[in-house]
Amino acid sequence: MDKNLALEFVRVTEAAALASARWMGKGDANAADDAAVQAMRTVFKAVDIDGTIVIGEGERDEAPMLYIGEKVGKGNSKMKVDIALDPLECTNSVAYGRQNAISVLAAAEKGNILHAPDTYMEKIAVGPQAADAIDLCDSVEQNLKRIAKAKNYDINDLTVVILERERHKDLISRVRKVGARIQLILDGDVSAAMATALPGTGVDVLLGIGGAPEGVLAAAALRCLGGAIQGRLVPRNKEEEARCRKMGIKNIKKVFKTEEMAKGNNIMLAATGVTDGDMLKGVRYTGTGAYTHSIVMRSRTGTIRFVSTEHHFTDEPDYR
Ligand code: VTB
Repeated sequence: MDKNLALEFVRVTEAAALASARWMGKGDANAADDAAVQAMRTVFKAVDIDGTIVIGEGERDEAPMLYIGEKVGKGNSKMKVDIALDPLECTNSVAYGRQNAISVLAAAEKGNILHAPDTYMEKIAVGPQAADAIDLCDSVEQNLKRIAKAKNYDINDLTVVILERERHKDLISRVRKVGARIQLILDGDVSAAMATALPGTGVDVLLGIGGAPEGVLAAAALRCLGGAIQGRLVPRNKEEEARCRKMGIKNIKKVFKTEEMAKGNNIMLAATGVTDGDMLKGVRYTGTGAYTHSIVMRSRTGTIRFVSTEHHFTDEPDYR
């Protein structure tokens, strides 16, 4: 995997964003997701990889396309890669015209992406300056104090992103008590985790429980950006616990570190904005095409590219 394949992957996330953004505000989350999935799958066929999806739309019996185990890419390629993807992260944000929806795809050499079950995961994520200051085994208060110190911040100025959910009531009041600022989001903890590691986003920490597959995608991004995430699976019932075990996770209470979720030194990630967010602009259609805004990164070199693309639909019929 010597080439920067992420530059090809961005065409895949762009296509998914272009297709799903058409559904913005139309109240149909499934249609938005289907459009992203189909576009992603079509454009994948042109990418020169022998890819296997390890985090995708679900198991084969529940997802007709981009399911776990599905092969993607041209096949017959020397480049054997594992893929984690979310064709449309924040389907509801698209359906109801809200912020932060992205299409995202990460890749690593075979065996290097944690096969995370589709359960919840408790997470803490930060940018490079605070990468050594987090420990999910410690209290929220201890973590926030250490993060503020590492970033040379007054704790009152620290911004913590939390998903607005009933389950986070206690977490929110504890963060308030320590004095930190809170940004509540309705969806989108993958972009929130990435935002902790990007200058100018105004986001310092992600805390709380979100999806485990989203945790692995965030880990891939933070490997490239130099930040850190720790995650602990939170299965909701015995059935989900059994699923974790089936996927090879023996100790359910284990705290996974960034490099345990996205291993090796060659992780790549591409993401394209579908609706506007702190990090990426959403798709803007024009009379003849559209503009997209993406981020492309690679852990081996640490390169981070923001890609603004002007699409002309007459020349790119697949994107329609
Ligand atoms: C979060 C959020 C995602 O799922 O991971 C969430 O960031 C977790 O599930 O955008 P709940 O909605 O049940 O809290 C999403 O909302 C969708 O994948």
